[in-house]
Amino acid sequence: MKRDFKTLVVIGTQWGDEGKGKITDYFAQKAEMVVRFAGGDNAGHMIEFGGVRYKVTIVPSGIFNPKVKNIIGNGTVVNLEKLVSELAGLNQAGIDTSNLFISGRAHLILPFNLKIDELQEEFRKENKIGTTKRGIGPTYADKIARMGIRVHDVLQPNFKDILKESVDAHNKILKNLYESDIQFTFDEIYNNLMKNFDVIKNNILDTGELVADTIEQQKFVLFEGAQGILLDIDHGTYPFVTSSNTSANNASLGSGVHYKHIQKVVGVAKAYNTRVGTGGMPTELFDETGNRIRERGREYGSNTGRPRRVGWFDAVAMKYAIRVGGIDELFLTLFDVLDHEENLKICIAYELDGKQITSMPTSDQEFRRCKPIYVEVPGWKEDITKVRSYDELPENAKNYMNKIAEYSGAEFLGFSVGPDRVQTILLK
Ligand code: 2SA
Ligand code: MG
Repeated sequence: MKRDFKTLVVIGTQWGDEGKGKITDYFAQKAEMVVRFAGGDNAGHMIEFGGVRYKVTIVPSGIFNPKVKNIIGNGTVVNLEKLVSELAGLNQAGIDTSNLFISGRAHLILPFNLKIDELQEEFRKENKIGTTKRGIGPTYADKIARMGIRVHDVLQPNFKDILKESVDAHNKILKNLYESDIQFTFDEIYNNLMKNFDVIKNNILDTGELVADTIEQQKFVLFEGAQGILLDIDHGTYPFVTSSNTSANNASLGSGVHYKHIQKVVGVAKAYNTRVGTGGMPTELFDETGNRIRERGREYGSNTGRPRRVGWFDAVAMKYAIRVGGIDELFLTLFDVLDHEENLKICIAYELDGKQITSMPTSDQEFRRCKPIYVEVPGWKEDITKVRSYDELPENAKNYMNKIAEYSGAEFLGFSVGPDRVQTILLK
């Protein structure tokens, strides 16, 4: 690949779980730095090499490369308990985590945020979002309401007062708004927080400065997205979305560098669609084909173990994701999962209330009423997991990939035919 760029954003183009971790890890091998700019431990990034499978949720996927600096940026929300236990797990597996830096501006997920996440879901009768219950939404809500606690607050002399005020406020919210009997005690939250904070306190920095300096030095910086564009708080299928901006536009805001520094955006696209949680998904399959793809693709939430909804590739939604996500090129993943299919369908338009449309409606209510209009292409019915170049792909697999590119309106940079590093293949 001609690498005429020094900054690259890797983001998901669907509803998450596109295999971003693997693609980030692939580019991370040449990177100076990997930056997480949004989300928290709701992400589940799987990386496999040397026959071992690793998972990270809040730690950037660059951690598996000892030379790479890994940044948890200001746009993220961090559960310190989860972070510390994830680091311990990585250390136990022999992975060095000393190259991890956490933004003082990142927001802390606290125990009451987890509880409120759970209660909010309970309160929604018909329209449960199906969150990961990691406290993501309530923590971002606190951030916007200017009642959040940031990592660097813990270092301030008046931190106890700040935390006390926050515990009191959340106890009131729990009691009066959610009519809950649960009340948190300051001492418990404080002691636990300090125990975990102690482990990472030397890794806290103004990470924005570090990222900016690295860019200035013309070194390769990789921005790692979490979830997918269709889960973006502004551009996704609201309200069935996560609470952060998942698109490449947020790579600059969420890491503290100017957007003019973002040079290239790669969108990771699964060869079919999956979704966890509620919300429209016109191509969803409820039949044996759906079950087969779910099993072959191991389509279960990597954090929560929830079975993912499975559907055919939606090129209408992809076209939209490419536009709002600022995507230059696509990376096709989990290609081999479709090896057994006789025929494959690609959604190229929807029928909404009797009319044919070729763009995604802005309302999720309308999106749910969309019926898919498909083109059908023949499957390849052979094992492609050992393919190592585009030329080695069966003709029907090439055709499927080219049709997706044609209907989505973007070119492919590469594809992957399995979880191992050697199964990720560049086209150019
Ligand atoms: P949240 O917890 O507030 O961010 O949930 C809001 C919606 O966003 C979806 N969401 C996800 N969808 C797919 N994968 C995600 N990450 C984990 C994984 C999920 C898991 O990689 O497997 O283990 O279940 C993820 N994170 C958030 C969520 O389903 C809601 O629809
Ligand atoms: Mg995932």
